[in-house]
Amino acid sequence: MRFYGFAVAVAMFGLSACAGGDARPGDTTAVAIDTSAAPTPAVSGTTTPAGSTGTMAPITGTTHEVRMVGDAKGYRFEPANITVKQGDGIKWTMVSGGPHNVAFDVATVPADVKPQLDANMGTDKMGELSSNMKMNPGETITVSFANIKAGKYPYTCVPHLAMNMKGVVTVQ
Ligand SMILES: [Cu+2]
Repeated sequence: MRFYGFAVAVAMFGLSACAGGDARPGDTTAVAIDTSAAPTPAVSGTTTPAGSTGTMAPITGTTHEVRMVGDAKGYRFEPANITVKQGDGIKWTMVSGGPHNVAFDVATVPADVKPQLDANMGTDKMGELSSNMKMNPGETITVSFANIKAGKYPYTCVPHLAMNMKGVVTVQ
């Protein structure tokens, strides 16, 4: 009788200790893993878009010039159509009739080009693919076309869009 009672007591103690020991730390660990696991992919997930936001690819070829003009004849880029090689750059110079800017068409630039082109515009921007305004003659906007795949890239001057101030960069 004594033996039996002792054995049951040990067994019950063991069971309850086991049950308590297994369930609680198990749950706590699972929660801890979930919590720490969630921010880790989130961080690397943030890093990937940040990386795909693009790293500026510097100009390795020729830098072409386009003038931004507003006068009695109207508002325009000169030349309005320009063809460059991949790796070339374009320097837009404010000549008259500003403010002017260079804004690529977010809707037509392919998704796989957008991050690189945006990065290649540097930090002198007021929005995605849209440069800051240039008010004074001689101010410039330089964009690299390195790592930009061949294609046609239409752009406009935001303040003079209604006056048809637009151009097309063709990358070969
Ligand atoms: Cu303009």
